[in-house]
Amino acid sequence: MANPLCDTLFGQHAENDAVFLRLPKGRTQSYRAFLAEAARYANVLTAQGLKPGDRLAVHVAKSPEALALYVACLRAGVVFLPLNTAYTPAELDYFIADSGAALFVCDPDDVAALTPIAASAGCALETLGADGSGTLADRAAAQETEFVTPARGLDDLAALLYTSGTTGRSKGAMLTQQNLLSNAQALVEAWRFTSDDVLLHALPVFHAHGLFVATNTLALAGGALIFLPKFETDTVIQRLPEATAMMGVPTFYTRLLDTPEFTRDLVGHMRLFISGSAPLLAETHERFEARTGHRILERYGMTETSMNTSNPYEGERRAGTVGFPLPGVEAKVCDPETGATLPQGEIGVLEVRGPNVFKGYWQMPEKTAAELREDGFFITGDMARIDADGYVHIVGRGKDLIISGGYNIYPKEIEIFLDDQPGVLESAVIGAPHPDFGESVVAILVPEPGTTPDLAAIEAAARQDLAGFKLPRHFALLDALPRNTMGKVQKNLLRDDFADVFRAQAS
Ligand code: MLC
Ligand code: AMP
Repeated sequence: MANPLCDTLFGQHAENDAVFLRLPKGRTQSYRAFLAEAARYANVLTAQGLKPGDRLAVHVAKSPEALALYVACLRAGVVFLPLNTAYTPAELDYFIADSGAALFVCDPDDVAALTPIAASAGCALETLGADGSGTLADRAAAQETEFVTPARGLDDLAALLYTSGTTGRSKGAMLTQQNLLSNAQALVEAWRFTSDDVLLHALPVFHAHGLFVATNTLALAGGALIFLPKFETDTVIQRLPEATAMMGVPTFYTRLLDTPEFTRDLVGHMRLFISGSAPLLAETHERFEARTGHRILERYGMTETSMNTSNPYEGERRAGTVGFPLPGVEAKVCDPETGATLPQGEIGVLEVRGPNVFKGYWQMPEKTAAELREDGFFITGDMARIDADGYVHIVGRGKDLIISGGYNIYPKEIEIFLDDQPGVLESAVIGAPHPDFGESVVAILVPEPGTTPDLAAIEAAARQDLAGFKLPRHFALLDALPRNTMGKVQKNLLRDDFADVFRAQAS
């Protein structure tokens, strides 16, 4: 096979006239038409001088063309590097420079702000808008729909996805063809996807969930996607009658439950609801079942590994657990200090191994060595327990991480920013329970002696530099941070003290 990942997921559909994308306003796109478009984009990439292994960074709205560009990269062997549309120019600067991207594709509206970044990284800049217009689209329109796929192997890189790091510096997870292919195959099997399926797709396509778990899996099965630009409760309710399955982060499900129109009748025909990227509260699971009669299937994964575990399709979907390791994936619970495997039932750090586990962090051999063992086990940083029936329970995080509406936020990155602000001596950033986002960001500031930091100015500066989802939604001033005898900030105490700030706001 010339290109195992692309040939298996998409090549099989080159002459398939079945609908792949169901778009807004009744428009549809067949597999055949979508792949012709992807071939045009693949020709553009080659014409622009991109070679297999080069990185293409994209910071564009979700659109059929953006998805075609992803598939074009797979075909051309170009490494796809999608970036959260919420990132600010200051944040994008790091990714473009660190990845050494050969081409950066952005929204036409962002050209002025991003030209200096592309220029300083020595990278070409093209545009692609939400409506499918832009310089790259114009070039694609002039290309052929035939593309000669260069040979690529299972060990070659398919994508580079950045995940934030505990030190505040993002790490690029190198994902191979094998990682993505093995996971799509495991998920089609585990979740019984077929060409009869229509998946409601309201997730962004710059993260593993919307891009790989949803898109690759459905493409392998030959099913269709109701491809919505973003999650909007009304539109989702309107389109659910066409769907057989839906994937989402817990916020999607709590928002649906808050809507009276989301009824048992509306979803009586559905086959499957899947949740992941953040913990689904057992209470949400139970409310969902009471309202709809469906038990949400919760699974667990990471950018570095795609999906690791899943509750069973048949058999008990146990609330508050993430189910069993997927076929081909091994999971064990280890002592965080020694790495020794702990007896069944004990709590420790979860380690996983399998064809889904990434190749390492881009140009960070030390970080790779610290998290990916020589025997292939990846240290997830999630605290877990495996019960007597084999269900994995994620009970907490060993890593200092906040997950807000399915987006990861590393406190260190925000603390570095806050510590730099006038009047701030030091800061601590924590997550507190939030009714909509699951968790949200709280910033605790210690003022420099004799000063009062200007919170409005700090918020404005934060909005300038940090993506909106990372912005603290609550600020507090303390005279000093609680520290243990080693001088380490006791975030657990702060989490207890601020546990109710968003609950109080909601009521
Ligand atoms: C948007 N905002 C958020 C936010 N999303 N704030 C906190 N947390 C979030 N997740 C803020 C914006 O900055 C803006 O703030 C305001 O909310 C409105 O923006 P919006 O775009 O209209 O928001 P909304 O539509 O409400 O988005 C919420 C959401 C979205 C839950 C629909 O965040 C989402 O689609 N999340 C999915 C994330 C995801 O795909 N994760 C997968 C990671 S992969 P302001 O102040 O400007 O008004 C992974 C591996 C795995 O984790 O296991 O899957
Ligand atoms: P990301 O780096 O965006 O890939 O996020 C991965 C992290 O999300 C994991 O390490 C977990 O902490 C968390 N996560 C994903 N799915 C679940 C889940 N079902 N339950 C609890 N945490 C989850």
